[in-house]
Amino acid sequence: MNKEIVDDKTMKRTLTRITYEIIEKNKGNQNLVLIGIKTRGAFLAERIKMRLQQLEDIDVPQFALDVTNWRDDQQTVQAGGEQPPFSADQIAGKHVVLVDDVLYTGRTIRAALDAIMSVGRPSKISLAVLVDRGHRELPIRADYVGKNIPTSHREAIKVSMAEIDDEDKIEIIEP
Ligand code: 3GP
Ligand code: 5GP
Ligand code: MG
Repeated sequence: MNKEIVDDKTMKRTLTRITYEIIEKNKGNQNLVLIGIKTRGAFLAERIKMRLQQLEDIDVPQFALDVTNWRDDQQTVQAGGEQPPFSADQIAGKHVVLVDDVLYTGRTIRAALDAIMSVGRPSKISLAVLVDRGHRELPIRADYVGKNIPTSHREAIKVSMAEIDDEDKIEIIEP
């Protein structure tokens, strides 16, 4: 059974609020770089970039990262895994804001951190997620959280985004 917990208007407001929080915590916003984890994290990063442009009139570099090659559940490098799309110069000394849709065990974020560090050395890395569903297996937490949704292991969160799904919404899927 699917239960809608966030509708399209609320999702847009939530992203605007996260953007304001990023602005508040980063006076000047000069050094920011957004890195969204594919697939939906990349679309979220794109939306935060647009809001930063609208609200602060700043053009923040934004990249989409595929973490497949850095996952701890891949014994061999999977065919199709991509290399990071940014260069050492583009992240060195920058404040990277990593963006993902759902934070669960934290293993995806661990993989993303390795991918970024393999390229260069940011001065700081923060994490923004649309949903924190709990059940961490690593000491990782988010700096910006859209919504905390406590789940059981059996449940799943379905994030729909207009860019690839038909609309914006967040649902809990109970098997
Ligand atoms: P995303 O790439 O847009 O985040 O992992 C492929 C898709 O499956 C993800 O889409 C994610 O939304 C969805 N998904 C649902 N549950 C899980 C899960 O437990 N782990 C992972 N890795 N993906 C999940
Ligand atoms: P983690 O590595 O923290 O366990 O999981 C994070 C990644 O897996 C995110 O990129 C997210 O897309 C996906 N994920 C884990 N659990 C869920 C879930 O319940 N719903 C969705 N949509 N994605 C999930
Ligand atoms: Mg994801």
